[in-house]
Amino acid sequence: MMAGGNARYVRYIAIAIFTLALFYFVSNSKYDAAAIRAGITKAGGSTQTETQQPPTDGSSGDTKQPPQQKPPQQKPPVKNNKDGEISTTKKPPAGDAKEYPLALSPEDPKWDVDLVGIAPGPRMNATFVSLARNSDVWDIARSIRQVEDRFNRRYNYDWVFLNDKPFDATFKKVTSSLVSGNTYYGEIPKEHWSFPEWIDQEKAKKVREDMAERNIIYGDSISYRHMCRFESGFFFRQPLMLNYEYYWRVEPSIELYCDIHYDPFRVMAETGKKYSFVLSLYEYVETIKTLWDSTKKFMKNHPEHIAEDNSMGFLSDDNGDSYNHCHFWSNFEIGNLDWLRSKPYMDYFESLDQDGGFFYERWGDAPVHSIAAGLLLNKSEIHFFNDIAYWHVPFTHCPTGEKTRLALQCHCNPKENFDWKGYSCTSRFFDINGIAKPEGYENQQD
Ligand SMILES: Nc1nc2c(ncn2[C@@H]2O[C@H](COP(=O)(O)OP(=O)(O)OP(=O)(O)O)[C@@H](O)[C@H]2O)c(=O)[nH]1
Ligand SMILES: *[C@@H]1O[C@H](CO)[C@@H](O)[C@H](O)[C@H]1NC(C)=O
Ligand SMILES: *[C@@H]1O[C@H](CO)[C@@H](O)[C@H](O)[C@H]1NC(C)=O
Ligand SMILES: [Mg+2]
Repeated sequence: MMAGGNARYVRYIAIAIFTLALFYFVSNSKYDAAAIRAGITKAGGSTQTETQQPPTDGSSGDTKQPPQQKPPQQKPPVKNNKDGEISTTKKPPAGDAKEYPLALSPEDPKWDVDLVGIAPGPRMNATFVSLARNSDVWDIARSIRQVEDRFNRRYNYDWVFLNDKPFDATFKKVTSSLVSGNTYYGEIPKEHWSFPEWIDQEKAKKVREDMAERNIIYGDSISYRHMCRFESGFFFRQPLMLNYEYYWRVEPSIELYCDIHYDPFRVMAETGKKYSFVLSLYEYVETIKTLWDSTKKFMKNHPEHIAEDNSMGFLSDDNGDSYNHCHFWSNFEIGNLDWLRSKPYMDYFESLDQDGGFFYERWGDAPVHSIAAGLLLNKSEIHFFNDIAYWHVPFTHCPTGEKTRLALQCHCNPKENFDWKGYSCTSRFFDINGIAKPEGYENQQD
């Protein structure tokens, strides 16, 4: 009887101590959590709403000024990889191109820095750009996470989002929390996302019905056609895009499989590149039946725009008589916006737009950009980024060469690399440019 009572008494004390300890622990850790959360709040909560807005009141209108920079940041100290010093700013430490040379391969000096902290060196006048619907939010979130983890968390470039409808609060909240640079949201004006007045609606409708019957992918879609026309002729002219010289296009649900050690924008700027790609292939003929005829008409009307050292050999097997349907896949692009805004490109786009093939067929922005790059640029202005490993359903670019894949900590399966397969045009790109194909390409031909 006595023993039993004692045991119960001891048990009560043990429970009391445990409860007290638990209470103490929980209240203390709550305190810590609050402190940590305050520390990582992006740019201080007060500036967040500001940075979510475009530089002017709306997305359209005349914005000639560059986007405002975020005010000085209260960020947790970041370890800067230069010599382990602690830096508290988000902007890169001062350092010019000479001090921090581009390290493009493991043999180059300063390649072997740890990929932590903010990358030293200059920044280009550049932004990421994504066209998206509100319903794309989780798919674009996946893409952003990949781009940030493999590259932008060390470079903090801006990101512009464009939509034919207003972006909703969730879209802005989720995307701005993921992007390490400033985010801007633009609404596309109606004139850039509708039928031009010269389009015969009846004729366009018949085409859609016919393509639907023949099961041509997106053949019956009006919005897909607006999208292709917008990406062909308008995204680079949106007020928010006028603030930049270079862009990197990112679509929903893409993957990046390797670390990006160097700044691709800098490669573009310092080597005079205007357009770049990672995947190329043959276009679906049914969607572009008369695109080459329209192109030939343009070439005849504007011989002054055709570059002397162009890439006709990439586009045509008979010196321009017919199109071989090769194009760079435009869901990935890093390019020069000033080139797209130039007279040669604009004359080409306007000539195509007049012919109506965005609606009377289903011309894609990929062949349009590619033909423009192939004819209006010199060969040396188009770049293939072997180092940027990429997937957009259903094709993969996984760098050829084990040495590269290991150095870049890639997680793609080299067997899935599309570059040297029969349906890719990348081999042709190498051939016309007289570039040696990377070691091991023969083993990936099928
Ligand atoms: N705002 C907006 N964006 C669109 C619309 N249609 C397509 N997009 C965007 O335009 C880009 C291309 O569209 P996708 O649907 O990916 O077309 P695709 O790459 O040819 O085909 P998928 O294989 O489906 O990816 C993506 O960034 C889309 O988010 C639209 O109606 N409105
Ligand atoms: C960036 O490029 C745009 C377009 O060329 C230009 O208007 C702007 O002045 C440039 N900004 C800077 C900071 O160089
Ligand atoms: C192409 O190169 C030639 C010289 O080889 C030059 O005269 C011309 O301006 C260049 N064109 C473009 C579009 O860069
Ligand atoms: Mg897509």
